[in-house]
Amino acid sequence: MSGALSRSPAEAQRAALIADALAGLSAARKTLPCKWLYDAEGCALFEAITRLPEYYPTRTETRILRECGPAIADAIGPGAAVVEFGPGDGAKAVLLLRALAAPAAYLPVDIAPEWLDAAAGRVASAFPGLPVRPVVADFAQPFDLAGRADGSATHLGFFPGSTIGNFEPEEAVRFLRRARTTLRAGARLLLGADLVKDTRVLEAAYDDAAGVTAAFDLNLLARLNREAGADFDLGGFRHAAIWNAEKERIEMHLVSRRTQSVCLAGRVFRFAQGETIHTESSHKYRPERLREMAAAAGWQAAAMWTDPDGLFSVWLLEG
Ligand code: AVJ
Repeated sequence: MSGALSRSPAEAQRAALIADALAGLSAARKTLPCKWLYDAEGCALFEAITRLPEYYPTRTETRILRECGPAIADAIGPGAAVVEFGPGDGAKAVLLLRALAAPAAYLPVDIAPEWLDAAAGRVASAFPGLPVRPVVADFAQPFDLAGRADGSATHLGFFPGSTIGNFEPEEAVRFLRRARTTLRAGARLLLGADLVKDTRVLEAAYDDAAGVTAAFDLNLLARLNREAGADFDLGGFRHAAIWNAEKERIEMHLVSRRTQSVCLAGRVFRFAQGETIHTESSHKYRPERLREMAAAAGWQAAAMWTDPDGLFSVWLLEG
């Protein structure tokens, strides 16, 4: 056998990384898809970001889930099967499942089986007896819960962390529409969404004083050196976090400190001084905008919870 079918998952992943890098670095405005930020090193750095004083989203959302847990559970009612998109370490699922009355099952969905194991293990040990059924799928693409679904339970989608903000608006609407189909009739979705706020607060959250976010961003170039044989000089780039007021999003960029050339997969890419690689967009929402996007995807906002400072929001959408 030859070709794509005989490739190991690691080889296929490496080929996809190289293809994305060649396409992104050839564009008039250089870009790299943010999903490649999360190799083992990137996941560890993101974990450190969530504990930074400037990075408010994780701790604020956790606080909302904790403090509004009873109200959220009331709105949802008993017997829901929780389907989490991109469960990370499963910590937020534990908070939600603890609040809910008699959850029927936990179905974490992720493309990376290692991460699924972490979340499934954590939830299974916190809730002995709760059926835990991991689903290996790329939730950014259409997928089916297939045999994992529980015939009688209603599905509650759970998409915390404002990960929805990494999608372009039209991709976010497409994701929301597909989630309705995947979760089936009577579906609901508990969605975490970061809110528009003071530019200085936003820029500090994505460019912290300790330089952890800069290391997270620059790790993408280190990864291309490790896995794609590129020869990026990490000292030749610096991290920048920029508020795009028109698109209401924080953009992470790697800025070339000087004129330079980089080799990757036999191709040479030239950088002017100050030219950037756009590595991530993190959209922030106004409540009316989020309601509009949900409606465009066929959802209705049933409830919204926020923290006392109005930094972050958790939404219950009904299909
Ligand atoms: C996990 C994707 C939601 O956009 O806030 C944190 C990732 N990037 N700091 C975000 C991230 C830079 C984070 N998400």
